[in-house]
Amino acid sequence: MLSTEKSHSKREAIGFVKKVGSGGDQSGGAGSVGIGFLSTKSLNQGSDTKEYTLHHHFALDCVAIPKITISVMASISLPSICPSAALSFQDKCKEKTKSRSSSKSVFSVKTKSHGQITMAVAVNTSRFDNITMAPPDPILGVSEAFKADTSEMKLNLGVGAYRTEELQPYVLKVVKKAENLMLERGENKEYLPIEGLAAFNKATAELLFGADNPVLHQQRVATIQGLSGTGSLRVAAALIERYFPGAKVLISSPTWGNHKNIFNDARVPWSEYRYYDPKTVGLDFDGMVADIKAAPEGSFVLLHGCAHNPTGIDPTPEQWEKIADVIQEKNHIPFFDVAYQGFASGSLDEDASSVRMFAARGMELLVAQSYSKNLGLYAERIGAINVLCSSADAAVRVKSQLKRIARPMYSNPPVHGARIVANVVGNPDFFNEWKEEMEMMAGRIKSVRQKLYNNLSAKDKSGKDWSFVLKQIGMFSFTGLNKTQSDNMTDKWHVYMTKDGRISLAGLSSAKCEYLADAIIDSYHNVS
Ligand code: PGU
Repeated sequence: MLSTEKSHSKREAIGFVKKVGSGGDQSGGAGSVGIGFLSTKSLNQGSDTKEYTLHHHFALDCVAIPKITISVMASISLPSICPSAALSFQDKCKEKTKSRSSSKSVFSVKTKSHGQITMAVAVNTSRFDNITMAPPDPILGVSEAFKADTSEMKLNLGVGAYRTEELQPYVLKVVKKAENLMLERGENKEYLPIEGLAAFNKATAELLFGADNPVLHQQRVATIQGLSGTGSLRVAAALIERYFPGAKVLISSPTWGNHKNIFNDARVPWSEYRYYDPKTVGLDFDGMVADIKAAPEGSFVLLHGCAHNPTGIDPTPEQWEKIADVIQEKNHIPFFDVAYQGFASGSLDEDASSVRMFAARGMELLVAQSYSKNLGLYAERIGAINVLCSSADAAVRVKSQLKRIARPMYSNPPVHGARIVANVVGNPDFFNEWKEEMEMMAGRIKSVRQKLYNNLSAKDKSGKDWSFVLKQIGMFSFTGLNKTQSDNMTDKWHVYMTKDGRISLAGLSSAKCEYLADAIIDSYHNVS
């Protein structure tokens, strides 16, 4: 039960209330209690209705609470936030309960007389009580679970982040060199312009389209630096929401787990197109084309420029051409997500060939870029959004609006990663070193892919064809394991992976391939 009694002398700040748990009594006896401070304001000048707001509640155990009297009220309304408290108070005061906003610990008091009452309010409540617990992130949450596992056998194949053969994070040597150079130069920490570092924007558009691409010489590309791939996608989503109201984004099924969140938060409607065929563990090309064709004219088609995440299945060059045909036919706008340029094949040019082919057709398009993987700059949050327009004039206007979107979102982007990219790309020696390191990383992933396949086919006597592992490209392998089988991988084998059956081969060492093959074979055959 609750009780408060205290002489009321001021209209403001009227003391505190307490909730007494078992053992509490009207006189403020000991028990488990919560205390909150109340402040008050008149709702209307001259009116006798006031609004009391509860502040800073906290819990105490076994403390004797002095009685508090609030000397003003004849009637009181309580919110519905804490029904039990409202009831006990009602019982005592025979008052009507009036529901106010259920998210606020606020109640109204009508002052008609100056009699004394004992007031009872539950205060161990929060204005955030209506906020439910968010589920762990399906990708980044896997790393948290991995950290908590004490097994020596544990293996983190959840997040797409490159690891060395010793399963340690890797900072590229060329990145260290660029950072040393930046330190020697004593660069300042002034704000960047809203669009980011000019040298970075030039370098990133050239890497994407090729330095000699006419679209650059014609100044048809609006580029602004973004907060890596995710932030760049989010800015582009905001542009779509603002200037193409109602336009749908078509997303591959399946796709990277964050795509839908990004468009949901930007309030951009989306639907899915078929992409993965579980029967062949390959591309459902006919389904993809049919769904793109069936979408309303002028939709945005989100395409993974290379190394499709999570499937590792990319269209062939001929299939890309057909996809471009149908997109052009339907007047759709291609929207590329390029998070793995150079990481899929080891070649920056080859991995940008899909984007360049669309650009060469004279199509307008959007491209979000990321340097998380190919330069290992995960935490630096460096990437870009590029909008290829049909005229230089349109590109200037689009860029001005991209900046307008970025300004209230994050004001201007961080400088460190942008300087690294600009220095690496701008220095021919560094650029070559980067390409070598990228080849090395892509090569290590290819070699564990091969070794995993060798182990799977040698150890699995069932005759199952595991060759899809070799056909996939990039950081990931989409194993085809379902959620229960993926759970078995984690619970029994301490192999951490996303529940869609994706494993990041970038987190696998040669030494662990055999163990992983055992885990996959067991989960595939013994769990349904
Ligand atoms: N687009 C795709 C297709 C991606 O796979 C990722 C990263 C991004 C964009 C965004 O990466 P940025 O770091 O913002 O540039 N996907 C990884 C990384 C973990 C995550 O989910 O953010 C992954 O494991 O799928």
